This record gives sequence, C-alpha cells and structure tokens, in this order.
Amino acid sequence: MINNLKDKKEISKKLKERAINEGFTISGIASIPGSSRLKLRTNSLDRWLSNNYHGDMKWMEAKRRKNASTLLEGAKSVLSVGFTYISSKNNNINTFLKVGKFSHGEDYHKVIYKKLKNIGRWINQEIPDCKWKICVDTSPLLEKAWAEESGLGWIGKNSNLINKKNGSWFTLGFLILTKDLVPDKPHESLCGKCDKCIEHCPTEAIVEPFVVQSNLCIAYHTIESRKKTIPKNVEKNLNGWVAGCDICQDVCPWNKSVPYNNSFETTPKEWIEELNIEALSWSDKKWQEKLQGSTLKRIKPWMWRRNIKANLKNQ
Ligand code: B12
Repeated sequence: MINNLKDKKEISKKLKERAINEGFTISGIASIPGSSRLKLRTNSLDRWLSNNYHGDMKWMEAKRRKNASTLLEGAKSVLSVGFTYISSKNNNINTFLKVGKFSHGEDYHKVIYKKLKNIGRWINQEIPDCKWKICVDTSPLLEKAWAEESGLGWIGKNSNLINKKNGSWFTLGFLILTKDLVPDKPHESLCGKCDKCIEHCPTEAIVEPFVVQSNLCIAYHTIESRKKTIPKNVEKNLNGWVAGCDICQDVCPWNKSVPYNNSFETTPKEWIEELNIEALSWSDKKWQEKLQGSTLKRIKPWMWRRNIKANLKNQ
C-alpha cells in the first residue's frame, strides 16, 4: 500500500516535470470528478448558459462539458498544462489593426497537441496500460475550472486563468488519464479588490466579476460571430481590434512583468505584424495562404473584411 502511494507520488511528480521539459510553462494534476469547487464552476456554466451569455455558440450547451469522465472511459486524472504565448517580439508590433496575442505565432492547438502526444507516449513507457486523451480548447471540457482544480492558478475577474508568476498569457491543454495520480491543491484567488479588467473593458462585457457576456465581448464578435455585421455598441469600441481582444489582460497587474517564451512557436507571423487596411483587397486565396498554420483560420476571409471595415467606420 505504502509502496503504491510512493509510486503514485513519484509518477505524478515525474509527469509534471516531463511536461515542463516538453516546453510547457506550468503543469498540475487534478483527480476526476474533482472537488466541490468544480461543482460550483459547473453550476456557473449552467447559469451562464441560461442567461444566454454564449450567444450563438450553441456548441457550448453540450452536456458532456459538465462531466469530464465522459471524455475517456475509466478516466481518473487530468494533467493540466499552460503554454506561454507572449514573446518579447509581441511588443514590437505597432499596427492600427490589432490581433490577440494568443494567435500571433503557430496555431496553439497544434503546438500543445504535439507536446501532449509526446507526454502520452512517455507515460506508456512508464505505465503501459494507461489510456489517455488530449483536449485543447475544442473538446467539451470546462478548461479553466480544471486548470484551477489542478493548481495552475486562479480564475480572475476577467474570467481568464491567472498564474502568480506567469500572469495569464498562456493557453491551456489537458491530458485525461486512466491512472490514479496525486492531485495538486487549487490556488487562492489573488484578484483582491482590483477591478481594472472590469473598468477598462470598453463594451462592459464583464457583466459581473468572473462572468463574460459573449455578445458584448470584442473577441466574440471578431472571432466567433458569423453575423454579417458587428452591433453598433461593439463596433464603435473596436479601436483597431480585428481578431480577438487583449484589453482585459493588458490591464491586469499580474501581467505586468512575466517571463517571455521566445521559442519559434511564439514568433509573431510577419503578416500579422504588418497588418493594415490593404488587407481589405486580399482575395480569399491570399487569406487562406496567410492563415496557414494559424489559429486565426477560424476567422473566414469575409469575417476579416467585416472586422476591418467595422474599424474604419469609426475613424
Ligand atoms: C467560449 C470561449 C470563449 C468565448 C467566451 C469567453 C468566456 N469567458 O467564457 C469568447 C469567444 C468570448 C472567448 C474569448 C477569449 N478566449 Co476563449 N474560450 C472559450 C472556451 C471554448 C470555453 C470557455 C467557457 O467554458 N465558458 C463558459 C463560462 C461559464 O465559463 P467562464 O467564463 O470560464 O466562467 C467561469 C468563471 O466565471 C468561473 N466563476 C464563476 N463564478 C465565479 C466566482 C469566483 C469567486 C471564481 C473564482 C470564479 C467564478 O466559473 C466559470 C466556470 O468555469 C475555452 C476553452 C474551453 N474548452 O474551455 C476558451 C478559452 C477560455 N479562451 C481562451 C482565450 C485565450 C481567450 C481570449 C483571451 C482570446 C483573445 N485574446 O481574444 C478571449 C478572452 C475573453 C475573456 N475575458 O474571457 C483560453 C484562456 C486561457 C487562460 N489563460 O485562461 C481558453 C482556455 C482556450 C485555451 N485552451 O487556452 N473565449
């Protein structure tokens, strides 16, 4: 029994170290089904959906999002990882048309997937019968709640996951495992009395601390919404944002001085650094070429034109 616990501790530690060696900034473990905190977060999801804060993102209603064990038969643990996307080169970007920093480099879905796959293969050398499944963004998993549960940080008032040392400039990835591991402890919230993100959001999309109403959020209208136009109250506040929005993170004190990740994966693509209104004349084919290997593929060429034009209206 003691030996078992010792083994469990050792493999849990090695797994988290393996994740850092693979290029992740932070790693942690949670046990499925999670603590009472996870129940609270799942209830928040229900409230969010019943208020229609998901707008047209109907896929957010998938019941499986409330139960991580439906993602892999026999799932017992979750390895959560954070991949820092901010690089020192982000600061050189000085264009009128602004793109969310999470998407300046290589498509984070692919970057994280590849690294997690290497970790999964490594696990099978250690524990041959351990099954695993990778989740990055698109799986019905309440990612920030699981990252919080794994001790990666706390859910901030801007609703992003924040880590004390690394701020919130990281995307999340998960490896669901059939092996019982030693869970980490959730981090206390350190937002305190700070309301900067709420005060600076130009469209007042953070309707209460921790809660974002998507149809008021610039990121939603520029990335997710397939509507032909952007509503006036959002359009007049775009201020150059054409793909996502970083305002609620730019003003966050925890993001002031965080370590950069200057790997090739985070190097901003040249066309993003130089994006300007000439892009309005790009053909669909040219957009498809530019968007190769980028998470910004989600924004179709007609949406880029919609977003750029919407910015020009308020010039
Ligand atoms: C839908 C979605 C969006 C939507 C809705 C945003 C939202 N806040 O839900 C839109 C399109 C607007 C969006 C925008 C962005 N997104 Co997004 N998005 C998602 C997605 C697919 C689901 C998020 C979700 O579950 N929303 C549902 C609601 C209920 O969840 P929530 O807001 O997180 O609510 C939680 C809190 O309110 C909390 N809560 C409630 N009450 C209380 C009370 C207390 C005291 C506390 C502590 C917490 C708390 O519990 C809730 C449940 O977990 C995730 C990937 C995934 N599969 O999870 C990525 C994800 C959240 N997005 C991500 C990113 C990078 C962004 C952007 C920064 C991109 C950009 N630059 O434009 C913006 C940020 C905007 C913002 N402030 O949220 C990252 C966030 C990484 C991080 N460090 O947190 C994720 C995790 C993707 C990834 N794999 O990395 N996104």
